[in-house]
Amino acid sequence: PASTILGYPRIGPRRELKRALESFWSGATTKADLAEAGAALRTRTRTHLTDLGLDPQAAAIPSDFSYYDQVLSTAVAVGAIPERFGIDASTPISLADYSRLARGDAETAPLELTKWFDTNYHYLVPEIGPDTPLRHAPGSAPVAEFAEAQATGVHTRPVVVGPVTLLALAKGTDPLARLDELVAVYQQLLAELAAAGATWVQLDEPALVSDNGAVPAAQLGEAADRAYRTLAATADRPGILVAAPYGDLRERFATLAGTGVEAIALDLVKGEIPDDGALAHARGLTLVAGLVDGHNVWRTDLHAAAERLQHLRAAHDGPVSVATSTSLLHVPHTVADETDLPEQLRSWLAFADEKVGEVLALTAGPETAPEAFTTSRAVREDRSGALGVRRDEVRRRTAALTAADTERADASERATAQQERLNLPSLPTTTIGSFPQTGDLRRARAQRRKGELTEEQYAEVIRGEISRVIELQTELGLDVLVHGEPERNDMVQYFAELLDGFAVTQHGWVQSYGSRCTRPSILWGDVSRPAPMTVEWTRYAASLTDKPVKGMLTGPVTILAWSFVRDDLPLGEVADQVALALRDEVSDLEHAGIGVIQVDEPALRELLPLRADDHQAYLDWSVRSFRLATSGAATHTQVHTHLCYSEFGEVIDAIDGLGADVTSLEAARSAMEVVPELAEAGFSRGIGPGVWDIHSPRVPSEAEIVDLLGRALAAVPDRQLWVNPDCGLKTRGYTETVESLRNLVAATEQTRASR
Ligand code: THG
Ligand code: ZN
Repeated sequence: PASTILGYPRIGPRRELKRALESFWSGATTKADLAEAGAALRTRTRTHLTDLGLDPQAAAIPSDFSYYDQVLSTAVAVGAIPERFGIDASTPISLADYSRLARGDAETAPLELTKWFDTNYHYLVPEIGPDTPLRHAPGSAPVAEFAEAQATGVHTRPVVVGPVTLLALAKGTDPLARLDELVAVYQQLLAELAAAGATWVQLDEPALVSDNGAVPAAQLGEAADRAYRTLAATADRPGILVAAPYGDLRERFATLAGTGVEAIALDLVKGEIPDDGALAHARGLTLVAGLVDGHNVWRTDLHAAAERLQHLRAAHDGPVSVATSTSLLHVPHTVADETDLPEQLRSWLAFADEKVGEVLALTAGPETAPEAFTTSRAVREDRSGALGVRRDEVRRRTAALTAADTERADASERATAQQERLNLPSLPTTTIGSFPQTGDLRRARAQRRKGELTEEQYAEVIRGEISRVIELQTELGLDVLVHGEPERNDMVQYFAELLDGFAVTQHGWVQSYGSRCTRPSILWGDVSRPAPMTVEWTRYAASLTDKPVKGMLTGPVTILAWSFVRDDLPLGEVADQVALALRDEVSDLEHAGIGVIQVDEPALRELLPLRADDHQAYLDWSVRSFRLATSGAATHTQVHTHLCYSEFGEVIDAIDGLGADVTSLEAARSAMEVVPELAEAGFSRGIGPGVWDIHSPRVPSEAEIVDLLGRALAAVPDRQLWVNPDCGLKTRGYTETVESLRNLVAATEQTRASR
């Protein structure tokens, strides 16, 4: 087709899929109800995309639905189901079994969840060991969904994760050892799709734009070559479109082009148009030009995009069509729902539906769609000159920064001054920041939003919760207390609502994993802090206890990673603006008498560029922005940071570079592996490897925590070790929280006594 998109949000404009899934999981509804909700969403999407102008007959509309995750759905379609689940792979999987793979049950641990490329989406990690069965599962979701669409008169393009990416993301053994077997299964899947009438299939291969995966970069090209030569040689199959979102294929473009596949989708937002030499390998192929950003929310500069399209059309000997750069999974449904956003800002934005319009306008061109092009230009001009986009006082401040602004006193001098002030026992205990978010708290926030609670009544609820949490921690005997963050909906959105330069949406939900969504804020202008953001609550908590209370902030990198960020200023400069706002908050917390301040950076690893040669520049600005946020702290102020959700290996040096006095990390699931890694890298400041995996409701026993502490102490001296859970407790209930923290304190006392 001339115009297409690589994928569309599946959660539904009012999170219909979330509700259907969660009520099925709770037992309130049946699998038939869930199946019906899924079918209704798919029908709605096909009709809606047809109404928006995609061709319902030309494989322009993707069939890319998944009840939980597209990687899981593909793994199931090729029968890659770990034995421990006891699932019979010869019949189509039930929704209950599918859910069990994602969520586990009392006996069986679920598949691991991890970040999808450089996005805030999480996929389920396939487990493909030497003995995992790989077999074609007839009637799997891609086939059934295609047939369902055909029956309603819409000829879609099924989307599955490609074999190289599936293996590159899997854990088990040598990821490529099973490639040939897996490709044979894909051949059967393609044959089944062809028999059902599919004319095209889209195989997503984002692993081909990355050097960070499990497959050594040098082997990826060869693997793609082998896999796609075989797939292309399959007798009965649809046309193959290989999609390479999130980056630049570089030399792997020519490799893929030589395999015999019919089409390649290029991410031209992140990547470049292949040069003439590379294009020579692609004669006759269809190139799908991903010119509309699927990963951010700004309206496309249609003139610039049309120019690149023209360039590609002139240089390439073959058809060129237009698409989004990635699936639209990463953006909300439609700007039309955002009636509370300022009209001017709204006019600058394009969510999924508006992006479909942009793809169509690019295909039509400026002669046929003059209005779209005129608007595009007008919007860009309006945006560049708008009030708040560029503020001199903010620019002056970042321009005046020097190296001294990212330096603190020597670490050992700091440690001495902090210990003198805080007088902590050895192996100090603390938590990461949040305490369970109860239904009462969520209700209070909703009532405040609707005006049913006054500011003072709301503050009373929050103060009540803070004092309960302080009392609980005192009773448990923790050493460094927190206020529990009852006032925060989300650790990024809370700050975005209080900083200038950000806007928040009403319905802008984006799937994070399964039924869970976040509502990314929109960072549109120069950032500054009109007033202190956390001081009042932290001061109140501190007034209730003699123990130190830790102030809690979200770091600049994480604030950027979990927001939609302006595209008209380098990320590093935006990060500096956010960092300076946080630096002022740190200073205000200090003036309020707070002696311990944590600046969380759970997303540090997430923004790591997909290509190794881009790593250093990223690490330079990200580490620098954290240091800028924290280096104003006095020598006797203890700066903490917290990292989670990732493999730390590639960012170990950066963690050291942050220079925090204490760093807590996710570690319980990996049995403290990160501690020796950090020690070997020469990390000499405080480390708090999580000893309780808070992602599960399971309560760790005292003995188990003693064992974990013993492992950690084998790698670092006592004076370096802190004791804390893996992550914040906001998704946990109070029962398991109290029991687990009791065991954590008891295990610490036992360990102290034995030293
Ligand atoms: N905030 C933001 N992004 C994140 C996290 C976060 N990305 C990584 C990680 N944490 C993702 N984890 C979650 C965990 C829980 C939820 C979402 C992402 C969640 N969301 C609620 C839901 O879908 O019901 C909605 C939250 C709300 O009501 O505000 O539970 O912490 N930005
Ligand atoms: Zn965490």
